[in-house]
Amino acid sequence: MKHPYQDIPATLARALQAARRVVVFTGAGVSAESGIATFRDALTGLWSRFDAQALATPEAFRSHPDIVWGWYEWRRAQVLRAQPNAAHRAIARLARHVPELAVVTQNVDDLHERAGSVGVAHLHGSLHAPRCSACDAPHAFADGTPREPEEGRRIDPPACMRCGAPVRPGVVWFGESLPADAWEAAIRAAEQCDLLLSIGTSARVYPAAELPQRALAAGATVAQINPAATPLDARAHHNLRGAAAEIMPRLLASAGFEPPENP
Ligand code: BJW
Ligand code: ZN
Repeated sequence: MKHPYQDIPATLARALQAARRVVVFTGAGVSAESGIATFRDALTGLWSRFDAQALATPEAFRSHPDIVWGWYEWRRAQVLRAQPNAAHRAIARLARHVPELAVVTQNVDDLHERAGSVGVAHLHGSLHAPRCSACDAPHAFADGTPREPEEGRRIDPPACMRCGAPVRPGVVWFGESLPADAWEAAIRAAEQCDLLLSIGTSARVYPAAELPQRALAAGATVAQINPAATPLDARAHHNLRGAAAEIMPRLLASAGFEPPENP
């Protein structure tokens, strides 16, 4: 009978067992099996259907706030309907088995938290934390759930309660700086870890894509989990080809952290 973790390299299983500090660095692919679209996958990625410059830049919000706000409300509605998958759950369970686990995500959803991860560093912000475009005051969604917007619907952003300016999505657009606290924590964790797992990211968007490189430069083992090749393949110690929700439970089992699923 095929062991469910026989394709996990023994050297990686041992590295995970021995690691004291682990960084899990995730991208859109970790939420793909929850039904959330990635950005750069050729047929299904958001950027294959939508123009990033017209939606994910400060200039786009200034020119057409209703188009941009409507698009993010459409995406927020999808996230609220989605559930964490086996990869999010395995990452949350991993925290029980390693002395220090840092979860650093580029994702703007809250599926890591809903799976049970705590202290997640959100490098690109959150769909659930809008703020004023002028004074930065946080904005609370009235009822927590968006109107069910259909794709392409224009919705005027709410006005800031403090200064009246339009409220903007709490995400990091192209050309904007990353939140300093999350970025500094992520750099520290990457430079001090024994093992970094880069899961479901195309590793193309900077500065986030520096993190595996910083971990490598500091002597850590780096393993990638992704069905497709990325620019990191040439430098990572391990490239596990496949879906995160399938590989992550097997990776935990391979380190003896949990009984394998469906033996
Ligand atoms: C699976 C799977 C499964 C599928 N299991 N895996 C040259 C030109 C222009 C700009 C630049 C440039 N060089 C550098 C820049 C800067 C720019 C950048 O990096 N651009 C590159 C794209 C070239 N970066 C920035 O602008 C950043 N800020 C910055 O640099 O500030 C400094 C500065 C300040 C002032 C002036 C100038 C500079 C900010 C970047 C913000 C990124 N924002 C977005 C949108 C967030 C909001 C939103 O959600 O709408 O963040 S873009 C998008 O990409 C999103 C993601 O977090 C980010 C990363 O994408 P990710 O997660 O890797 O997704 P994909 O789709 O790319 O990959 C998914 C992967 O999953 C694939 O590999 C699949 O194979 C895999 N997969 N199913 C496991 N089941
Ligand atoms: Zn304001």
